[in-house]
Amino acid sequence: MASTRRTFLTQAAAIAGTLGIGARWNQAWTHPPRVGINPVVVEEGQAVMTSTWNHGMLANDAGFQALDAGGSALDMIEAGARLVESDAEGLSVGIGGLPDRDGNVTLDACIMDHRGDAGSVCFVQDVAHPISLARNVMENTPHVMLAGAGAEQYARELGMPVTPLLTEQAQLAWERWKETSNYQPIINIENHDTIGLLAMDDQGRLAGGCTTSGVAYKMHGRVGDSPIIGAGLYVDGDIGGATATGLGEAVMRTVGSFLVVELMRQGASAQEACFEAVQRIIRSMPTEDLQVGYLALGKDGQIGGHAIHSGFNYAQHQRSGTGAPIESVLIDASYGGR
Ligand code: SD4
Repeated sequence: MASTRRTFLTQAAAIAGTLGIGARWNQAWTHPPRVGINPVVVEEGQAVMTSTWNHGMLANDAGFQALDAGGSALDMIEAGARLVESDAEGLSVGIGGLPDRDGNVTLDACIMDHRGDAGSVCFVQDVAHPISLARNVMENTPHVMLAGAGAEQYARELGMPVTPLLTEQAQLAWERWKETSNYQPIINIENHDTIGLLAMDDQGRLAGGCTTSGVAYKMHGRVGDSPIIGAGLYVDGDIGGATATGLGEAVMRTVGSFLVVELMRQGASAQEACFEAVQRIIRSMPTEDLQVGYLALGKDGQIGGHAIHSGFNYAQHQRSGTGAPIESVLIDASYGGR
Protein backbone atom coordinates (compact mmCIF):
# COMPACT_ATOMS: atom_id res chain seq x y z
CA MET A 1 0.00 0.00 0.00
CA ALA A 2 2.74 2.39 1.11
CA SER A 3 4.78 1.69 -1.96
CA THR A 4 1.74 2.13 -4.20
CA ARG A 5 1.13 5.51 -2.66
CA ARG A 6 4.79 6.40 -3.07
CA THR A 7 4.64 5.35 -6.70
CA PHE A 8 1.53 7.47 -7.18
CA LEU A 9 3.15 10.48 -5.55
CA THR A 10 6.28 10.04 -7.63
CA GLN A 11 4.19 9.82 -10.77
CA ALA A 12 2.13 12.83 -9.68
CA ALA A 13 5.30 14.82 -9.06
CA ALA A 14 6.61 13.84 -12.48
CA ILE A 15 3.34 14.91 -14.12
CA ALA A 16 3.31 18.14 -12.12
CA GLY A 17 6.87 18.76 -13.22
CA THR A 18 5.90 18.20 -16.83
CA LEU A 19 3.03 20.63 -16.45
CA GLY A 20 5.28 23.12 -14.73
CA ILE A 21 3.21 22.86 -11.55
CA GLY A 22 5.34 23.27 -8.45
CA ALA A 23 4.42 21.93 -5.02
CA ARG A 24 3.64 25.43 -3.75
CA TRP A 25 0.28 26.13 -5.27
CA ASN A 26 -0.01 29.51 -3.67
CA GLN A 27 3.03 30.80 -5.44
CA ALA A 28 2.47 33.32 -8.21
CA TRP A 29 2.08 31.40 -11.45
CA THR A 30 4.35 32.38 -14.25
CA HIS A 31 2.84 31.90 -17.65
CA PRO A 32 4.99 30.50 -20.40
CA PRO A 33 5.96 33.07 -23.02
CA ARG A 34 3.53 33.25 -25.90
CA VAL A 35 4.18 33.84 -29.53
CA GLY A 36 2.35 35.56 -32.35
CA ILE A 37 0.99 38.46 -30.36
CA ASN A 38 1.04 41.65 -32.32
CA PRO A 39 -0.62 44.54 -30.52
CA VAL A 40 -2.18 47.03 -32.86
CA VAL A 41 -0.28 50.18 -33.66
CA VAL A 42 -2.44 52.92 -32.16
CA GLU A 43 -2.10 56.67 -31.82
CA GLU A 44 -0.91 57.74 -28.41
CA GLY A 45 -3.90 57.96 -26.09
CA GLN A 46 -6.19 56.11 -28.49
CA ALA A 47 -8.43 53.53 -26.85
CA VAL A 48 -11.82 51.92 -27.20
CA MET A 49 -14.22 50.07 -24.95
CA THR A 50 -17.62 48.52 -25.58
CA SER A 51 -19.98 46.79 -23.17
CA THR A 52 -23.43 45.28 -23.34
CA TRP A 53 -26.69 46.97 -22.35
CA ASN A 54 -27.35 50.38 -20.78
CA HIS A 55 -25.09 49.72 -17.82
CA GLY A 56 -22.27 49.44 -20.35
CA MET A 57 -22.15 53.25 -20.38
CA LEU A 58 -21.09 53.45 -16.72
CA ALA A 59 -18.87 50.40 -17.09
CA ASN A 60 -17.01 52.03 -19.97
CA ASP A 61 -16.62 55.26 -17.95
CA ALA A 62 -15.04 53.20 -15.17
CA GLY A 63 -12.85 51.45 -17.73
CA PHE A 64 -11.49 54.71 -19.10
CA GLN A 65 -10.85 55.96 -15.58
CA ALA A 66 -8.78 52.85 -14.94
CA LEU A 67 -6.90 53.43 -18.19
CA ASP A 68 -6.21 57.05 -17.31
CA ALA A 69 -4.94 55.95 -13.91
CA GLY A 70 -2.25 54.00 -15.76
CA GLY A 71 -4.15 50.75 -16.25
CA SER A 72 -4.19 48.28 -19.12
CA ALA A 73 -7.07 46.88 -21.18
CA LEU A 74 -7.38 44.18 -18.54
CA ASP A 75 -7.72 46.83 -15.83
CA MET A 76 -10.39 48.57 -17.93
CA ILE A 77 -12.37 45.34 -18.08
CA GLU A 78 -12.04 44.57 -14.39
CA ALA A 79 -12.97 48.12 -13.34
CA GLY A 80 -16.02 48.21 -15.62
CA ALA A 81 -17.24 44.80 -14.52
CA ARG A 82 -16.74 45.55 -10.83
CA LEU A 83 -18.80 48.69 -11.10
CA VAL A 84 -21.78 46.78 -12.46
CA GLU A 85 -21.28 43.89 -10.04
CA SER A 86 -21.53 46.45 -7.20
CA ASP A 87 -24.90 47.77 -8.33
CA ALA A 88 -27.47 46.20 -6.01
CA GLU A 89 -30.29 47.44 -8.26
CA GLY A 90 -29.06 45.36 -11.20
CA LEU A 91 -30.89 42.03 -11.11
CA SER A 92 -28.57 40.06 -13.37
CA VAL A 93 -25.01 40.73 -12.21
CA GLY A 94 -23.17 40.48 -8.89
CA ILE A 95 -24.88 41.88 -5.79
CA GLY A 96 -28.64 41.97 -6.31
CA GLY A 97 -28.63 39.23 -8.94
CA LEU A 98 -31.78 37.12 -9.05
CA PRO A 99 -31.32 33.71 -7.40
CA ASP A 100 -31.81 30.20 -8.68
CA ARG A 101 -35.07 28.35 -8.00
CA ASP A 102 -33.84 27.43 -4.50
CA GLY A 103 -33.03 31.03 -3.56
CA ASN A 104 -29.24 30.90 -4.04
CA VAL A 105 -27.45 33.66 -5.96
CA THR A 106 -24.82 31.85 -8.03
CA LEU A 107 -22.45 33.85 -10.18
CA ASP A 108 -20.39 33.17 -13.31
CA ALA A 109 -17.57 35.32 -14.73
CA CYS A 110 -14.53 35.17 -16.93
CA ILE A 111 -11.76 37.39 -18.23
CA MET A 112 -9.25 37.06 -21.07
CA ASP A 113 -6.36 39.09 -22.41
CA HIS A 114 -4.57 39.71 -25.70
CA ARG A 115 -2.08 36.93 -25.02
CA GLY A 116 -4.82 34.34 -24.81
CA ASP A 117 -4.55 34.03 -21.04
CA ALA A 118 -7.90 33.35 -19.46
CA GLY A 119 -9.47 32.97 -16.03
CA SER A 120 -12.94 31.95 -15.05
CA VAL A 121 -15.16 31.14 -12.09
CA CYS A 122 -18.57 29.54 -12.15
CA PHE A 123 -21.34 28.59 -9.74
CA VAL A 124 -19.81 30.87 -7.11
CA GLN A 125 -21.82 32.07 -4.15
CA ASP A 126 -21.21 34.96 -1.75
CA VAL A 127 -18.39 36.56 -3.76
CA ALA A 128 -19.39 40.05 -4.85
CA HIS A 129 -16.71 40.43 -7.51
CA PRO A 130 -16.37 37.21 -9.47
CA ILE A 131 -14.55 39.14 -12.22
CA SER A 132 -11.67 39.82 -9.82
CA LEU A 133 -11.68 36.23 -8.69
CA ALA A 134 -11.53 35.14 -12.33
CA ARG A 135 -8.59 37.49 -12.89
CA ASN A 136 -6.81 35.94 -9.93
CA VAL A 137 -7.42 32.47 -11.32
CA MET A 138 -5.84 33.67 -14.56
CA GLU A 139 -2.87 35.45 -13.07
CA ASN A 140 -2.07 33.52 -9.92
CA THR A 141 -3.02 29.90 -10.46
CA PRO A 142 -2.04 27.29 -13.03
CA HIS A 143 -5.72 26.87 -13.96
CA VAL A 144 -8.30 28.54 -16.16
CA MET A 145 -11.51 27.74 -14.29
CA LEU A 146 -12.57 27.21 -10.69
CA ALA A 147 -16.10 26.20 -9.72
CA GLY A 148 -18.38 26.44 -6.70
CA ALA A 149 -16.97 25.76 -3.25
CA GLY A 150 -13.41 25.59 -4.57
CA ALA A 151 -13.70 29.05 -6.10
CA GLU A 152 -15.19 30.37 -2.85
CA GLN A 153 -12.35 28.81 -0.88
CA TYR A 154 -9.87 30.54 -3.18
CA ALA A 155 -11.69 33.87 -2.66
CA ARG A 156 -11.29 33.40 1.10
CA GLU A 157 -7.61 32.61 0.69
CA LEU A 158 -7.22 35.84 -1.27
CA GLY A 159 -8.92 37.76 1.55
CA MET A 160 -11.90 38.71 -0.59
CA PRO A 161 -15.07 39.44 1.36
CA VAL A 162 -17.40 36.44 1.30
CA THR A 163 -20.91 37.58 2.13
CA PRO A 164 -24.50 36.73 1.10
CA LEU A 165 -25.54 38.59 -2.05
CA LEU A 166 -29.31 38.09 -2.06
CA THR A 167 -30.85 41.54 -1.66
CA GLU A 168 -34.31 42.20 -0.29
CA GLN A 169 -35.48 43.19 -3.76
CA ALA A 170 -34.18 39.96 -5.33
CA GLN A 171 -35.63 37.86 -2.51
CA LEU A 172 -39.06 39.46 -2.96
CA ALA A 173 -38.92 38.79 -6.70
CA TRP A 174 -38.00 35.16 -6.01
CA GLU A 175 -40.84 34.79 -3.51
CA ARG A 176 -43.28 36.17 -6.07
CA TRP A 177 -41.89 33.76 -8.65
CA LYS A 178 -42.35 30.83 -6.25
CA GLU A 179 -46.11 31.48 -6.14
CA THR A 180 -46.31 29.94 -9.62
CA SER A 181 -42.80 28.48 -10.02
CA ASN A 182 -43.32 28.89 -13.70
CA TYR A 183 -39.82 28.31 -15.00
CA GLN A 184 -39.34 29.59 -18.50
CA PRO A 185 -35.73 30.10 -19.35
CA ILE A 186 -36.62 32.86 -21.75
CA ILE A 187 -34.24 35.71 -22.13
CA ASN A 188 -36.15 38.65 -23.46
CA ILE A 189 -36.07 42.36 -23.04
CA GLU A 190 -37.27 42.14 -19.42
CA ASN A 191 -34.91 39.38 -18.39
CA HIS A 192 -31.33 40.15 -19.30
CA ASP A 193 -28.40 42.30 -18.36
CA THR A 194 -25.32 40.16 -18.20
CA ILE A 195 -22.44 42.47 -18.86
CA GLY A 196 -19.92 41.54 -21.52
CA LEU A 197 -17.04 43.98 -21.96
CA LEU A 198 -14.32 44.38 -24.59
CA ALA A 199 -11.50 46.91 -24.56
CA MET A 200 -8.41 47.95 -26.44
CA ASP A 201 -5.98 50.13 -24.53
CA ASP A 202 -3.64 52.84 -25.80
CA GLN A 203 -0.99 50.24 -26.51
CA GLY A 204 -3.33 48.24 -28.74
CA ARG A 205 -3.77 45.41 -26.27
CA LEU A 206 -7.16 43.73 -26.27
CA ALA A 207 -9.02 42.25 -23.30
CA GLY A 208 -12.52 41.11 -22.47
CA GLY A 209 -14.70 40.03 -19.59
CA CYS A 210 -18.15 38.75 -18.86
CA THR A 211 -20.00 38.56 -15.53
CA THR A 212 -23.53 37.48 -14.60
CA SER A 213 -25.87 35.87 -12.12
CA GLY A 214 -27.18 33.89 -15.07
CA VAL A 215 -30.74 33.00 -15.91
CA ALA A 216 -33.13 33.83 -13.08
CA TYR A 217 -34.65 30.83 -11.23
CA LYS A 218 -32.39 28.36 -13.03
CA MET A 219 -31.82 24.90 -11.59
CA HIS A 220 -29.34 24.89 -8.74
CA GLY A 221 -25.94 24.15 -10.27
CA ARG A 222 -26.78 25.41 -13.73
CA VAL A 223 -23.88 27.24 -15.38
CA GLY A 224 -24.39 29.36 -18.48
CA ASP A 225 -22.14 30.56 -21.26
CA SER A 226 -20.75 33.60 -19.46
CA PRO A 227 -17.81 31.90 -17.72
CA ILE A 228 -17.09 29.56 -20.63
CA ILE A 229 -14.11 30.66 -22.68
CA GLY A 230 -15.20 30.55 -26.33
CA ALA A 231 -18.91 30.76 -25.51
CA GLY A 232 -19.58 33.90 -23.44
CA LEU A 233 -16.21 35.44 -24.25
CA TYR A 234 -13.25 35.04 -26.51
CA VAL A 235 -10.27 37.26 -27.20
CA ASP A 236 -7.48 36.81 -29.72
CA GLY A 237 -4.94 39.60 -29.49
CA ASP A 238 -4.18 39.35 -33.20
CA ILE A 239 -7.80 39.40 -34.36
CA GLY A 240 -10.30 40.83 -31.88
CA GLY A 241 -12.70 39.87 -29.14
CA ALA A 242 -16.33 38.92 -28.77
CA THR A 243 -18.81 38.46 -25.96
CA ALA A 244 -22.36 37.21 -25.66
CA THR A 245 -25.51 37.99 -23.74
CA GLY A 246 -28.77 36.11 -23.73
CA LEU A 247 -29.72 32.50 -23.27
CA GLY A 248 -26.44 30.75 -22.53
CA GLU A 249 -27.59 27.33 -23.70
CA ALA A 250 -27.88 28.65 -27.28
CA VAL A 251 -24.49 30.36 -27.06
CA MET A 252 -22.76 27.28 -25.64
CA ARG A 253 -24.23 24.98 -28.28
CA THR A 254 -22.74 27.15 -31.00
CA VAL A 255 -19.53 28.22 -29.20
CA GLY A 256 -20.63 31.70 -30.14
CA SER A 257 -17.86 34.09 -29.13
CA PHE A 258 -15.15 31.86 -30.54
CA LEU A 259 -17.16 31.66 -33.74
CA VAL A 260 -17.36 35.45 -33.98
CA VAL A 261 -13.60 35.81 -33.58
CA GLU A 262 -12.89 33.02 -36.07
CA LEU A 263 -15.18 34.70 -38.61
CA MET A 264 -13.23 37.92 -38.10
CA ARG A 265 -10.03 35.94 -38.65
CA GLN A 266 -11.44 34.87 -42.00
CA GLY A 267 -12.02 38.49 -42.96
CA ALA A 268 -15.49 39.34 -41.65
CA SER A 269 -15.95 42.73 -40.01
CA ALA A 270 -17.03 42.78 -36.36
CA GLN A 271 -20.58 43.51 -37.50
CA GLU A 272 -20.65 40.77 -40.15
CA ALA A 273 -19.23 38.24 -37.72
CA CYS A 274 -21.90 38.97 -35.09
CA PHE A 275 -24.58 38.76 -37.77
CA GLU A 276 -23.36 35.36 -38.98
CA ALA A 277 -23.05 33.95 -35.44
CA VAL A 278 -26.66 34.98 -34.81
CA GLN A 279 -27.73 33.29 -38.06
CA ARG A 280 -25.95 30.14 -36.91
CA ILE A 281 -28.29 30.01 -33.89
CA ILE A 282 -31.36 30.87 -35.94
CA ARG A 283 -30.54 28.06 -38.38
CA SER A 284 -29.94 25.48 -35.68
CA MET A 285 -32.80 25.88 -33.19
CA PRO A 286 -36.20 27.49 -32.69
CA THR A 287 -35.59 31.06 -31.59
CA GLU A 288 -39.05 32.58 -31.17
CA ASP A 289 -38.61 32.62 -27.41
CA LEU A 290 -34.94 33.11 -26.95
CA GLN A 291 -32.68 36.09 -27.26
CA VAL A 292 -28.95 36.14 -27.85
CA GLY A 293 -26.87 39.20 -28.63
CA TYR A 294 -23.22 39.29 -29.70
CA LEU A 295 -20.83 42.17 -29.34
CA ALA A 296 -17.44 42.24 -31.07
CA LEU A 297 -14.38 44.47 -31.17
CA GLY A 298 -11.93 43.95 -34.01
CA LYS A 299 -8.23 44.57 -33.71
CA ASP A 300 -8.83 47.44 -36.11
CA GLY A 301 -10.95 49.11 -33.41
CA GLN A 302 -14.22 48.48 -35.25
CA ILE A 303 -17.21 47.47 -33.13
CA GLY A 304 -20.20 45.39 -34.18
CA GLY A 305 -23.23 43.98 -32.45
CA HIS A 306 -26.22 41.92 -33.45
CA ALA A 307 -29.05 39.98 -31.80
CA ILE A 308 -31.77 37.50 -32.67
CA HIS A 309 -34.54 39.87 -31.64
CA SER A 310 -34.91 43.58 -31.12
CA GLY A 311 -34.05 45.09 -27.75
CA PHE A 312 -30.29 44.54 -27.64
CA ASN A 313 -28.06 47.55 -27.13
CA TYR A 314 -24.48 48.25 -26.19
CA ALA A 315 -22.31 51.15 -25.10
CA GLN A 316 -19.31 52.28 -27.05
CA HIS A 317 -16.59 54.65 -25.81
CA GLN A 318 -13.72 55.76 -28.01
CA ARG A 319 -10.84 58.19 -27.83
CA SER A 320 -8.89 59.00 -30.95
CA GLY A 321 -5.68 60.13 -29.25
CA THR A 322 -4.08 62.05 -26.39
CA GLY A 323 -6.18 65.00 -25.32
CA ALA A 324 -9.11 64.02 -27.52
CA PRO A 325 -12.47 63.76 -25.81
CA ILE A 326 -13.91 60.35 -25.02
CA GLU A 327 -16.84 59.88 -27.37
CA SER A 328 -19.54 57.74 -25.81
CA VAL A 329 -22.66 56.43 -27.44
CA LEU A 330 -25.34 53.86 -26.75
CA ILE A 331 -25.96 51.81 -29.89
CA ASP A 332 -29.35 50.27 -30.49
CA ALA A 333 -28.92 46.90 -32.23
CA SER A 334 -32.65 46.31 -32.18
CA TYR A 335 -33.16 45.60 -35.85
CA GLY A 336 -33.18 41.86 -35.12
CA GLY A 337 -31.32 39.14 -36.94
CA ARG A 338 -33.74 37.62 -39.37
C1 SD4 B 1 -26.62 32.99 -19.01
N1 SD4 B 1 -25.86 34.41 -20.78
O1 SD4 B 1 -26.36 32.64 -17.87
C2 SD4 B 1 -26.32 34.41 -19.42
C3 SD4 B 1 -27.51 35.25 -19.17
C4 SD4 B 1 -27.51 36.57 -19.84
O2 SD4 B 1 -28.35 38.63 -20.21
O3 SD4 B 1 -26.72 36.88 -20.68
N2 SD4 B 1 -28.40 37.45 -19.57
O4 SD4 B 1 -27.14 32.23 -19.82
